[in-house]
Amino acid sequence: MNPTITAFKASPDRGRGLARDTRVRWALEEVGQAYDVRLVTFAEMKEPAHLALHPFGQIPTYEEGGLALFESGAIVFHIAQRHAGLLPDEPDARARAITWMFAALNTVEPPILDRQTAMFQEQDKPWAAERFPLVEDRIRVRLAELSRRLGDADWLDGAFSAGDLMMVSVLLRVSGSGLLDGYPNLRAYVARGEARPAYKRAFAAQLAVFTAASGGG
Ligand code: GTB
Repeated sequence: MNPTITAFKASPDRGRGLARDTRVRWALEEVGQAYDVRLVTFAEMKEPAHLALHPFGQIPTYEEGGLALFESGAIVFHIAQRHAGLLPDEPDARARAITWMFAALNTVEPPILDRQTAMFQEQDKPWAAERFPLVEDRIRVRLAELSRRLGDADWLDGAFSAGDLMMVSVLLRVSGSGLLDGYPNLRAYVARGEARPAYKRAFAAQLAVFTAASGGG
């Protein structure tokens, strides 16, 4: 039986692939695992049935037989553990790829999330204009460090891994902001991720939800 994931019935990003079901879809596509999707409204995410799956009332979730998971990082890690293709077999290389997953989620994504908060929840505050450049500076620090480490390499540690899948997913959240402009190698890195057939299938699948809901087909 296919695993089932949850995604927004109406994603606020209008199909730009920025909600976190995209990274789970991408991982499933990379390993060739078919999946089903249950679309949920914002109201349904806060109802008991969904809260039993996700204590914080969010998407994505992942159900497979008797197993129910939440947190996109844990879900991608589970998929990568269960299937070949997203983590190297060699133990040290595998540990390094997992380290990059954590780095994406714990070190690079937080300042990017802070920018979202500043843009969408704090703009009416009297200190918002003063704070915003500081938030963006904190992102630039991480981008500079990541850019330096990536250098001319295609991927962060040898072959493409779940670490790259997670890092590209995180960087995509600022790809329209201009923040990547100072880092051509990061722009190229993100483009390499987006060019992967598995990413394209994942992106198309989440876009189809928006297109269908807006009467486009
Ligand atoms: N740490 C969790 C994970 O990695 O799975 C975070 C999950 C999360 O933030 N889920 C969001 C959610 O369900 C959707 S992805 N929010 C509803 C709620 O909390 O009530 C975050 C997201 C939302 C919208 C956009 N967008 O419109 O661009 C981008 C990303």
